[in-house]
Amino acid sequence: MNTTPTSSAATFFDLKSGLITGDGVEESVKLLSQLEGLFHDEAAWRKMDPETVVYRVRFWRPVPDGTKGGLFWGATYLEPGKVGDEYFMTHGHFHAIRDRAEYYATVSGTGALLLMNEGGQTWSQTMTVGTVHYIPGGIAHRVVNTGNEPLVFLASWPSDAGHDYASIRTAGFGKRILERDGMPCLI
Ligand code: PAN
Ligand code: ZN
Repeated sequence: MNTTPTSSAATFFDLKSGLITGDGVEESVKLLSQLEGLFHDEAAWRKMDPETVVYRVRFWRPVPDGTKGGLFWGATYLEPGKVGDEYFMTHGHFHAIRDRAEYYATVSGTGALLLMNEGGQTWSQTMTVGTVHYIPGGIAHRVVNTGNEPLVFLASWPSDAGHDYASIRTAGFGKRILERDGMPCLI
């Protein structure tokens, strides 16, 4: 397959804010309404403004989606907040092509990276400024913002990885990060 970038221009990211800019940079926004069924306290979720922005992703796809052998990269800006006692988090996914791995690196904020294998076994890694996380193939990944400021992280993943969100919608993760006595706990 053709892995030649469609543009020779570089993209940029701001070291402090993690903001990615440049030609061809795309942005997607995830609202609370789009995260239906993911938070355990559904009553609390219903009481909140469905238009609340939970996170944005800015990403660069220098080769077409699905290209074998290429790489994408992007940054996620995850807002602080809670639904009941559960911190704001990304949807989470397996890669559609299961063996595709990924890197995450934290730019600012604090949180947790939830990881889960296909058997549902779930564990977490702490995210703070400068932490780099290798997500092996076959592992679902979700980020939880346990702090009071936006959690910003960079990611790079294979251009043919794809995203399987359906498995998470039906089965969820094996554990959640909830607030207990003012502290985040893996439960
Ligand atoms: C990331 C994620 C991003 C948003 O770029 O796509 O953090 O999370 P969800 O995709 O789970 O909504 C990544 O893991 N790409 O593969
Ligand atoms: Zn991913």
